[in-house]
Amino acid sequence: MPNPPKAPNAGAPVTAGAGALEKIASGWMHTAKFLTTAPTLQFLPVLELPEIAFVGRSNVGKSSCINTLTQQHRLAFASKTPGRTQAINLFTLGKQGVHDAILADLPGYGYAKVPLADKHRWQKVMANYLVSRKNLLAVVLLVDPRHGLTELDDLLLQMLLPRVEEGLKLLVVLTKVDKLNRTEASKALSIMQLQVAGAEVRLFSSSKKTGVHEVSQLLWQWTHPDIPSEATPPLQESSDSAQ
Ligand SMILES: Nc1nc2c(ncn2[C@@H]2O[C@H](COP(=O)(O)OP(=O)(O)OP(=O)(O)O)[C@@H](O)[C@H]2O)c(=O)[nH]1
Ligand SMILES: [Mg+2]
Repeated sequence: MPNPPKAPNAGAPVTAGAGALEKIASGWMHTAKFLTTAPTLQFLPVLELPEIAFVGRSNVGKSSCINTLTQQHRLAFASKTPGRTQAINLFTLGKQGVHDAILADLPGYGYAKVPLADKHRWQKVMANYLVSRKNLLAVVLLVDPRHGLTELDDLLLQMLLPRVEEGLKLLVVLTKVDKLNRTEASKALSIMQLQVAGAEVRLFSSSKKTGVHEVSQLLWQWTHPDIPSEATPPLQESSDSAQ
């Protein structure tokens, strides 16, 4: 399998420090626009641009995370009703004419009330996507730290392992950390770092906007690897941003 694609340099000015990087990453996220929706992998357009997929159990906050990162309330369809996202939804990033990455919002898994046939169908769609999508650069796995990794999260991680070994990037986002106090959040972060050694882990809250800059910057850096490293200062300690 070929290495994940690199983003073309969209020409962002990247010669400044931390504040400028934060602005670049946040401005880049804000350019997100809906591209298309598809019920299965075969209906997705074949794209060269690096793609970042948001996955995780139903209702964990994937669509909200995309909306928060892109600073757009209704880009991805978030809802209290689990199973709201029922297709693979793609969004472009980058200015018109210089798109340089794709965000993919995937349907969640594991919701008990979904009929078994639908459950299996979605697990198959997701497995197909994660194993076969050629332009997949990174996977953002959202996990609710109150529940930790579920059995299906573990299965997904196992499925991803061969691709991670070939260069696929993995970020575990511990979401809804507004529900935890600072000590609980910091403990959840340490545990997850041990459980997914080698992957990145960040704390996040859509309601409190925790971790938005950290996640945006990491995704920007991953999709713009050719930008000199002195322009990309170390990310802040995620645990500092816990509420
Ligand atoms: N407190 C809190 N609630 C959140 C957060 N993120 C999402 N939610 C809530 O969680 C529910 C589910 O959010 P979604 O973003 O639709 O979740 P999803 O993972 O996309 O769900 P599916 O599409 O069904 O897989 C909604 O009621 C959100 O308002 C968060 O950071 N904190
Ligand atoms: Mg959703």
